[in-house]
Amino acid sequence: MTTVYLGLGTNLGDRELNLRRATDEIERRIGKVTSLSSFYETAPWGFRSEHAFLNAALAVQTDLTPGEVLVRTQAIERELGRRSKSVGGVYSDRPIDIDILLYGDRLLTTDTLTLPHPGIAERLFVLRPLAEIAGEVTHPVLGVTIGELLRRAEAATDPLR
Ligand code: PH2
Ligand code: MG
Ligand code: MG
Repeated sequence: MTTVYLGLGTNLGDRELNLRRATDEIERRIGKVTSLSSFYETAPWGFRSEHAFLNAALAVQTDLTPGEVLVRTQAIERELGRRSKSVGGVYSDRPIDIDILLYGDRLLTTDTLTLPHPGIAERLFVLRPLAEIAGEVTHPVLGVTIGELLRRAEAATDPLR
């Protein structure tokens, strides 16, 4: 059994309902959801949009492989109405995005999946919810806790802190 941390993001439709439905489907098809962060209202990062996000993170206990988790999260994304994926790093509005942030301590690089998720350390919209439920968890590549990564990212954003 592995503890997997997933990041959830939505900026279209009933965002709170999207997060709740995604969480329910994760529980039904991936494993027991043992923690769920608060929902954070965040500005679109890396692209222009008039639609603000709700972001969250959760922990799920699973016996599935990383590839199986990816297939199932992508099926849930499609069923909750996701049409377009980012192409060449150009992001777009979406009813739901489910990213695998950490899969235990596993490091993995394939064409479709990189673990840990390469964007964790510079994205406050990931770090804030993740630190709420996994502040003491050590990032398996960077060797510091998620809480420490959040402090560093906040300090980089606001030099007066
Ligand atoms: N996801 C992205 C790109 N930009 N911005 C916010 N605020 N929240 C996200 O979840 C998000 C984003 C790529 O998946
Ligand atoms: Mg994403
Ligand atoms: Mg994604």
